[in-house]
Amino acid sequence: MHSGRFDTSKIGAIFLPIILYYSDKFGIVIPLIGVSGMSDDYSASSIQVLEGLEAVRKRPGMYIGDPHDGSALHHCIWEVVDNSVDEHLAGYNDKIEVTLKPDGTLSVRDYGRGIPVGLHDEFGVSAAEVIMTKLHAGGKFDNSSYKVSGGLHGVGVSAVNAVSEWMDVTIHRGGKIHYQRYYAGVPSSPLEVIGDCDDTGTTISFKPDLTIFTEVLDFEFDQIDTRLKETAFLNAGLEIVILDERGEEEHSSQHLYQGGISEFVSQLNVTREAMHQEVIVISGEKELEIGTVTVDLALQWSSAFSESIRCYTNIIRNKDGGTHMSGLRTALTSSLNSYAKKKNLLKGESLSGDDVREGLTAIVSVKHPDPSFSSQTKDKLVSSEVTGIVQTVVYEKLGEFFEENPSVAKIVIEKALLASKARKAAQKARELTRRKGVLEGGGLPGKLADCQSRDPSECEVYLVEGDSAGGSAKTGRDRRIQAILPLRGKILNVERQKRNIVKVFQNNEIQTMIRALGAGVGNNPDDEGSFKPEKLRYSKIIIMTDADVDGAHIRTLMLTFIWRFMRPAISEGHVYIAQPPLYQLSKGRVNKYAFSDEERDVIIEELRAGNPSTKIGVQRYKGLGEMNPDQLWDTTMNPETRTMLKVTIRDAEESDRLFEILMGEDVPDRRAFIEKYAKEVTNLDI
Ligand code: 0RA
Repeated sequence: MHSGRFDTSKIGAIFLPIILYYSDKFGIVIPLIGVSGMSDDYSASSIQVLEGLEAVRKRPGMYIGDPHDGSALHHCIWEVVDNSVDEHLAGYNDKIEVTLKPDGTLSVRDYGRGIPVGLHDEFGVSAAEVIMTKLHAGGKFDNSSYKVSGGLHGVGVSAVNAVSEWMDVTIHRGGKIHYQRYYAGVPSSPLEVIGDCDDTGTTISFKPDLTIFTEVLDFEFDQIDTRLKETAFLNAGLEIVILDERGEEEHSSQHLYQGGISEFVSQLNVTREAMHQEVIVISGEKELEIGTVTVDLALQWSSAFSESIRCYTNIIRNKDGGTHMSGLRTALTSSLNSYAKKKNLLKGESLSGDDVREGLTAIVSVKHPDPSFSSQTKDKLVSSEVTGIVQTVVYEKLGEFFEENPSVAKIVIEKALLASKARKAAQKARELTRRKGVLEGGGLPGKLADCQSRDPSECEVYLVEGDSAGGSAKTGRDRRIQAILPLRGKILNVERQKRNIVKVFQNNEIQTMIRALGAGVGNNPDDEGSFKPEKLRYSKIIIMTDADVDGAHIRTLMLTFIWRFMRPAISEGHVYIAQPPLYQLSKGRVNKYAFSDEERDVIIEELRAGNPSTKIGVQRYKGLGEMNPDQLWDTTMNPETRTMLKVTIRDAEESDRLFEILMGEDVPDRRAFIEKYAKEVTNLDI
């Protein structure tokens, strides 16, 4: 995606002055040493600084992420904001204002202590200049509290400075306003006093350097808003305001959550039915030699079936969890089992991890002086000591909570027991389905028109809505590699049958699907018959429904089933959606197809070739059944020419929520939710 805002002719103009500036700068910086009589180290260290910044400019990917995909641009914001969040964590800042300006610049203002302005002994320039220009200089001044929030790569504001065409820092501190400007990370003059003030705080403004962000996307309000909302949730009492001054009309958003992560959990559960009113809040800490590890959790069970646990280390989301997640899981299972056993609620059974986590919404936030992650992107925490710390804190505190709130404990355990029962029933039903499949000869359903090839890598199966469309598809297909499975009418909405999974497996259409795909069903790895994508008889599962509302509904029903019971088929990219055309356009013997209204208009213009009186036949397809086999092949099924959409899942947890809300039992806020997430719904529904 290119943003049309930048043209390359401007890039040269911006780039040149910076280069010149650089070489100039060496000439200016070095004589300065003599003037102010600073240490001999100065020239060496400032050259080091320049070399550091130059390294960032040469290989920005190593510091701020890939500058070509738009994520790096936003990492710059997180990096700058994180410094202000640190001031909050240190106890000095309760407000951050982020402003998106019409000229493509961004500014972050906080009301903290202000970056120190005094002379830095070692470098002989203001401490502010050191922080703004030296990599990793962030926490050096304040050993009493370690730097907690870290930015994606924890490189500090200097890395952002290096990749900015210019950056301004304005510091309110000690009754004075201090100001300094940098170009490409290089100061244009020393920090200077430009006025008086009676407050404290720091404002950092910057303009991303277009020679580095070559495929810059604009700053995205929604992305910034979502991320900073999360930051506000994780920092109770910190107000974050985002102001977008770029459009015709300004718009802004404000986040302040006194309840912190507990409010976060309530908010995540807004669309769900909570099983107990109060969010359970747990915190604890442990002293290590390197500093204190603190653990904060908020938990609430809802009547939903999926679990949603979000993990953070130093305010950074770890989307793949890690040692804090496993500590929580272990403690939950043992804590619920031991409480239930003590109260005689188990009757000899035991609760599995899946059972106790069903319907759980939780946040785990760990603060750690020196965390380790599995990768640069910090998706997974690997610091091994955290498992035990979280486990101990949760086991103890949750036990206490249950003792003090026996009614909540009872609800949670009953829910887990129900989950356990449903799981066992489902397993039996699956076995039955499988056995039945075998008894009915070869296991393949009669309705399936299979393909000739037995090599799954080249085989595809079309799940087709309705018998008549199925008929055209059977005739029109390439029978060597294409199989057709017609499914009659609406398949069962599995999202509404969670408590009655047996019914799901008794459903004819679902049994037919399971047997045709031949790869098992269910996501429980301990169950021998669970879904195994490597056993799929086809490498492509193509959902082909009418291009209307009903078709979209049936498609979502199929997807919901696959998502719930054959998830790896989606995550490993086996599921596709066929794109039948909406219109046939004809002029004489020439036939063309249009897949959207816009395309229809373009083709009509083309066929008219400048003569508005040319007669064009326009046929709107209401359903697949209206196409004859040849048309269906030409437009939708021919692998050489068709377009299909691949179903991808960007965020499993978000998809869970979407299916839950769109397809689940009546939810009070469903409408509001659909409106809010309409964009994502379209993506998911593709
Ligand atoms: C170093 C030391 C102190 C504060 C900061 C840095 C600081 C950095 C940034 C960056 C953006 N906003 C900021 N606010 C503060 C502590 C200063 C003291 O002890 O007074």
